[in-house]
Amino acid sequence: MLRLTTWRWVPSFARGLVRDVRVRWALEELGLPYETRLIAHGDADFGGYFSQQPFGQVPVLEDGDLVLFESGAIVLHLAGKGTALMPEDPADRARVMTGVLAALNTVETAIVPLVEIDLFYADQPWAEQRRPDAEAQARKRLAELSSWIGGRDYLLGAFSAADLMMASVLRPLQHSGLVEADPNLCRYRDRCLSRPAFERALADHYADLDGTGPSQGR
Ligand SMILES: N[C@@H](CCC(=O)N[C@@H](CS)C(=O)NCC(=O)O)C(=O)O
Repeated sequence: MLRLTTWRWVPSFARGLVRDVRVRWALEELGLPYETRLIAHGDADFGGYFSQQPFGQVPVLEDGDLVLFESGAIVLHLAGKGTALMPEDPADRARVMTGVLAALNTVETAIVPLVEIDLFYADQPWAEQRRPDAEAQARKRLAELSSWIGGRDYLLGAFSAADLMMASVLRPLQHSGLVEADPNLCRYRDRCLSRPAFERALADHYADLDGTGPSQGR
């Protein structure tokens, strides 16, 4: 059985953006049923959670006795269970892994500073001064990503874990309009996010946060 751990509650700015969504999306693409375990920082046994996630963050995925953290590692682990997110050819698999790491290590890292300024620190005295650099950094990476995508539908031929992760890391930028400013990138993101598996993942994320879940049995 697969069990996904995520937060029971998050502040409004984080709703829809918690990294459990990308894991749920992979589970949905693969048609894998899973349970959710909802936790809170205040839980009495929260200390024990650090033996599963050394940084006290979510998500965690339990696959039988295997306990995984880091959303990228979890998505790659799940992708390896079928061919919906990971091709069979070894060279193509390596390309998909490269795309997943590019999303996390190169694109998300260039986006997070701007997102943090806008969502967490907008009222700090330094935010106004720091924001132009953060926005320039994000814009540069987005332009490079858009060039990489070119006129293709997906990064590496068919939809894969690389697109799932790339579209996921673009989502927190929605407030900024930076993706919308580039029609090619915007079409790519929307093409990925219009997949029914993503819509189910997001609905189940909200259902768990709102207490109308959990999404057991799917
Ligand atoms: N690199 C980690 C980041 C995990 C992460 O930042 N999780 C956030 C929610 S999206 C969290 O739990 N934050 C609470 C905290 O850091 O205490 C991953 O991709 O899984």
